[in-house]
Amino acid sequence: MSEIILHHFDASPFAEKLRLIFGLKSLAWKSVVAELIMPKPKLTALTGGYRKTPVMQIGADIYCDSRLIALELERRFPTPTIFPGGSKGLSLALSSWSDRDLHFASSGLAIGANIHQFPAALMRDRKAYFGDFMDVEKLEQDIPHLMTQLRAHVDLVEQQLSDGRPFLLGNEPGLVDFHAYVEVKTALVHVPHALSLFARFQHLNPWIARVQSQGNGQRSEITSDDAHAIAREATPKPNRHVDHTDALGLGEEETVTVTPDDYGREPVRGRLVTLTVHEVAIERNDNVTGTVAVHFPRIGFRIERG
Ligand SMILES: N[C@@H](CCC(=O)N[C@@H](CS)C(=O)NCC(=O)O)C(=O)O
Repeated sequence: MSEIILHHFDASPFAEKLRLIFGLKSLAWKSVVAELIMPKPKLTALTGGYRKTPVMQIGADIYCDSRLIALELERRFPTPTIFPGGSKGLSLALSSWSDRDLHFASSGLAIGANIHQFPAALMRDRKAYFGDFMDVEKLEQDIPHLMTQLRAHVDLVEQQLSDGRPFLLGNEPGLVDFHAYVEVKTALVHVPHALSLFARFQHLNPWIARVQSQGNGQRSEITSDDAHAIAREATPKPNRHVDHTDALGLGEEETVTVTPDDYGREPVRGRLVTLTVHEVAIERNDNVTGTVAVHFPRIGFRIERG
């Protein structure tokens, strides 16, 4: 099997979830540090326009969004599982809690608390990125409210741990721990008030240490040009399926665009090759990377004809 390549950057909480999965599953992987602001010619040569990080590449298959990447890693490397105790549905459902409620409290605070250190170009980029989804300029004045949100969310984590269990679902670590941990860590690293906000939580710190001890697997660096060459030399995986009972009524090879439904709404256009309840994949030809299949989750993405 081709090697796993993660296009990411260290500070990304979404990427940290995946690095922890590499740790839990003891996987070796290649790291490409992705561009931080648009335009992102290196990343979009693979994705066809999708701009968010992380993106996982295996050969000529490009997986967008941490929700789908976690699922694909579990499919390819089932043991040890990220869904202990049969918690797959619950763990995936909690992606929305982590990626929206908890992320906006924690990362909103991180941006609000550090807004004066943001380089102008990054500020412009992030304003365009979030659009009307989040008003980046209002975050600083919203710090007290965001602190109440963060405390309430992290209190849920503390409550879950309060019977002395080592991990959120019991004795085994899993995706649910990673969902919560990455946002707690973002707050601890970037929000000056986080330490005192969390001081009252007895079970949080030992749990943080247990999650961190999963590690990040075996990481080695390659360049984006190396990754492009790997894509060019590979062909997308053959198992494809278009669900004809899907409400959108799409057929094989139909041209569609796939777009995130929240922010960073850059459309990706290609020929439909896979459509299931939880995944859509489109194939596209690119001058730099050759023919690639770009995979997205269904939850949080809109598919349109043409
Ligand atoms: N739903 C996406 C969200 C990813 C996301 O928002 N990533 C941030 C970095 S932490 C991002 O891409 N920010 C804009 C950018 O880096 O251009 C996922 O789960 O992967």
